Amino acid sequence: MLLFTGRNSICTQKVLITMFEKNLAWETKRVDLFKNEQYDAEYLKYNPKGVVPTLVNDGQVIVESTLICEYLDDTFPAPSLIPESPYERMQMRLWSKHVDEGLFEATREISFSAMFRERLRNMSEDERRIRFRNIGDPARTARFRSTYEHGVESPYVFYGIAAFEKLFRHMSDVLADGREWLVGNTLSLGDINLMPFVARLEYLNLLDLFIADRAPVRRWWQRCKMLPSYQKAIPDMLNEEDTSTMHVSGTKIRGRIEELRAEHLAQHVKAVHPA
Ligand SMILES: N[C@@H](CCC(=O)N[C@@H](CS)C(=O)NCC(=O)O)C(=O)O
Repeated sequence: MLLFTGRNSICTQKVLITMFEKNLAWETKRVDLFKNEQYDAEYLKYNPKGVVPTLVNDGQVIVESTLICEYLDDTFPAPSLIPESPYERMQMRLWSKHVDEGLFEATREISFSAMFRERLRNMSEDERRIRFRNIGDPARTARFRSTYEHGVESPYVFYGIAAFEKLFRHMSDVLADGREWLVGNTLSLGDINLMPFVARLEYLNLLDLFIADRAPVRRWWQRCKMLPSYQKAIPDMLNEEDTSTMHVSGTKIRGRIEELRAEHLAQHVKAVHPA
């Protein structure tokens, strides 16, 4: 098996946790996203959106990290990471949908406004133009441009804060009955799909803003961090520069993120969930 990966890429991290859980063997090919290698014609044949990860197994190409994780579970069933009952499978997929319907964008825009923005500034005008061109997806270009130009003041960062808030509120409600994992009380792709997103917020020194008063989520998160697969897929793959860049740049926007979160809670959440 061959896995195309990105350095410190949240979508790749989901797949790596799954692969380590299943004790698989694979080869890695690193795609340098800041050299625009994701837009090389050769790579686009594998992944027409120009994103990582991509898995190649027995000549078959599998894209989209959520689908790659499910494919891995179907192909290598032990230990199973997909619950048996149809209802629990549906619940597991609802958690995955959080990621694909807001959380991924949330994490990307918050990460961009905190740190990748600086790296884009160091690119040449031409490299940035190629990056923004983005394979003909105007919505994706608009998001990139917005966080590049406005940083934490981009509306996409505000939407991101709302997406995290929604996730943690939902998690806290579900975990309040004392269960260890989100679905069926066993580790599933529902938990694994969320781990890199929660980890990124923590590395950016922003996680406690959302979960300080959500004890069930904090307990779940401690449990996740104790998994050897988590350790191998995320902390072990990062070097000191990665972790310190995330911490320093996230800390710079922390005050503003806190204010924006308070604004979101005041404007939106209280209307929908009155105390
Ligand atoms: N929905 C896709 C998203 C993949 C994605 O956007 N990956 C990011 C890295 S985490 C990427 O390759 N970004 C490069 C770019 O947007 O230019 C998945 O889950 O696989």
